[in-house]
Amino acid sequence: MSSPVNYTLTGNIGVITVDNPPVNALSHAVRQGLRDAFETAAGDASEALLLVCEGRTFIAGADISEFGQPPKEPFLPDLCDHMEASDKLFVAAIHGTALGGGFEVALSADYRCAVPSAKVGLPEVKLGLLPGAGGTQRTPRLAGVDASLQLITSGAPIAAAAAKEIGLVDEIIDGDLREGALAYVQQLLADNAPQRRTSALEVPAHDAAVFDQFRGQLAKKARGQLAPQAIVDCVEKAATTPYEEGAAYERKRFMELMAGDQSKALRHFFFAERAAAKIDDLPKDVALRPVESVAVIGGGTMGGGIAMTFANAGIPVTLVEISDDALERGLSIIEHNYAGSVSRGKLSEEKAAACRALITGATDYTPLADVDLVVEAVFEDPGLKKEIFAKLDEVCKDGAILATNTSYQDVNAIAAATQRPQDVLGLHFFSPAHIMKLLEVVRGDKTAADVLATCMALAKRIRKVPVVAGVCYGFIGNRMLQPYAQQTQLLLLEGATPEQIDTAMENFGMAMGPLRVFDLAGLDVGYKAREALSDEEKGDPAGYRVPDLLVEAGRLGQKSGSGFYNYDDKRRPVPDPEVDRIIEASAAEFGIERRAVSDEEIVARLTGALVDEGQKIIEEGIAQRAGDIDVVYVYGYGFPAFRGGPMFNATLTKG
Ligand code: T1G
Ligand code: NAD
Repeated sequence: MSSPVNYTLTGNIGVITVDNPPVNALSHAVRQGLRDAFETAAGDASEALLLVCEGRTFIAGADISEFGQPPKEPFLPDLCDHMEASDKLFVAAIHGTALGGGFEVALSADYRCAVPSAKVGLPEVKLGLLPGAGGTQRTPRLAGVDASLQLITSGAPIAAAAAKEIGLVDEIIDGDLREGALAYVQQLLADNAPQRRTSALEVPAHDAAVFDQFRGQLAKKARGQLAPQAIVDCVEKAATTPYEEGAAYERKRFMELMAGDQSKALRHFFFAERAAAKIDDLPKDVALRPVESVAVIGGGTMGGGIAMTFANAGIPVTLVEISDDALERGLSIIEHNYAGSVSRGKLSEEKAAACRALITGATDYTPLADVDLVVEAVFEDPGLKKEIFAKLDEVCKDGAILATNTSYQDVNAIAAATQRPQDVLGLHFFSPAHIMKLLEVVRGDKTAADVLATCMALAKRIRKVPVVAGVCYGFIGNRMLQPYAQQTQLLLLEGATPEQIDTAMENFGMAMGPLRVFDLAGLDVGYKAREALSDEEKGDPAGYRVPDLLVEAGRLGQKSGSGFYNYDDKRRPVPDPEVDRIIEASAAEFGIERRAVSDEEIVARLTGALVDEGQKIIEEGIAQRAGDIDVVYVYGYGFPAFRGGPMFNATLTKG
């Protein structure tokens, strides 16, 4: 088996090339290859060494798939120290994304050059880890404490130009990287540029208070997460102790996190997210249909965000509404959202204008004759949706994909309203559609393979994370929400308060507790949905009595100023004794004795409800795998990624 690392002497420069597709991860073979290359170079006539990678990117990190297996030498920290100790000038040439252990390898070089499109970063925190090969010790020695804390605790990569500004990259190479880098090394030699061992550099002056500032911010922003706090401790060590001591401390903290549940959960989630994009029974080479124009029917809460999602990806969109007023309303919501993104600095004025210009309005179907994809997002009324699909069947060209954004309805029944059910599927976006990453791709019984494959690929293009779901009431996410909501209501009747339940789930890591979520979505949405169900389908009335009574009392949630909570002028939830009175009366109606309920019981019963329904969903083949359900709940319902999602979390708690 040939090594993924090649060493050639090019004139007086030893060129080390890594070629380990898809992302040049630092597998054992790559580490061994690098070690061997440096051994070879130590004995040859090379005056300097250049590290460059083949393929789409520089080394994108340690090989995550090797984690959890017995570690093999050479270990990355030792390898980085060994490369740094070389007595030959060592330069790293970066393209694509130099991430994690890959960037740590580059930090052990004397100099770093990069193409303008390159990015560098230390995303270990997203895996519940920290840079374990000197990253927390070398980065502050080049970029200072503040920039390093920001870079490592956020895990977000930065562009080459920004990296140069803070001293992490020394030279930007325009044109061919290998040629430009060889010239750069020759220049360094010609200038007698000194070797610059990063570990030997002093950490620049800084305000020692910055460490506690970051600890405070992260305690809020990354509530309950261990890695961000450990990173601050390591960078503080870098600023207060010699390199060797700091590096040993970093290693100790790294190994603790690696053995912990949070990192196991986040590593599971890393691969679950990538696996979710694959459909087991779909041939890999299905030809995709073109999607260069889109129409969205209905410009309400969802339609507007869906239109923006396509426009933001550079795809022209026609937004169809029922009347000029409704269209005006829909377009003004879009304007408002773009203005908000510009004012928050998320989007430039020019980009916002360019995206806005890709959205045109209509109040009839004439412009739809040639579109490649239609997404219907009108009221959640099955009859109306079937009417619209029958009309689309008449108007749209052959080969157009017809999608519905329904939250619950039978996609097969909607498809049957057309003569082309093979071109119909569900594309279930989540509110707000231009922000939420999740896209449930609902596969109808007759949905064609190329329609499915096209929408999976399209999801990546519009920056969504796709998960395939079969047809059932509520698909994956909303179906599991039913028993979750049911248990929430039973816990209220048994003695827990809305505030206690929400606090327990938010301390567990949920982005928002269930009662606050119901108030945000609107209690009337669930009320209307229940009106369309039979008593049998609605299940135990104890599971919806209180929300029904709240709606009938005009308490629709945030939109009416009160629901399970009252909302003050800053939209903050305030407990209301009137709600407790309604809950106590309902408990009495159902003969439920009220008692003290612990936070542990709340978390166990609510996560348990998700897992039990999730299990049924897998058994029925509605979801391909448990990891898909985890992706749905993390990206669609605010389940904490550092617990891996509800299904993975259950494997941790079962022990
Ligand atoms: N290890 C193993 N496999 C990896 C990998 C990695 N580091 N990165 C990507 N892959 C696989 C991925 O599973 C997929 O496989 C394929 O490559 C393409 O990935 C000591 C401990 C680089 C920005 O966290 O962020 O270094 O599904 O679909 O959208 O301090 O992958 O095709 O079979 O994501 O173009 C730190 C992780 C590791 C970077 C490319 N590094 N990777 O994105 O492609 S920890 C990371 C990414 C570490 C040291 C510590 C992205 C990418 P498959 P993809 P992409
Ligand atoms: P909404 O009431 O905010 O908007 C619906 C829009 O459809 C209205 O603007 C209405 O004028 C328009 N409309 C109605 N009939 C029409 C017709 N014949 N032609 C063109 N436009 C028409 O509703 P919403 O919350 O945006 O929900 C839309 C769909 O998306 C529903 O199926 C809903 O279940 C689903 N959904 C909603 C959410 C959410 O959180 N609100 C999330 C995911 C999916």
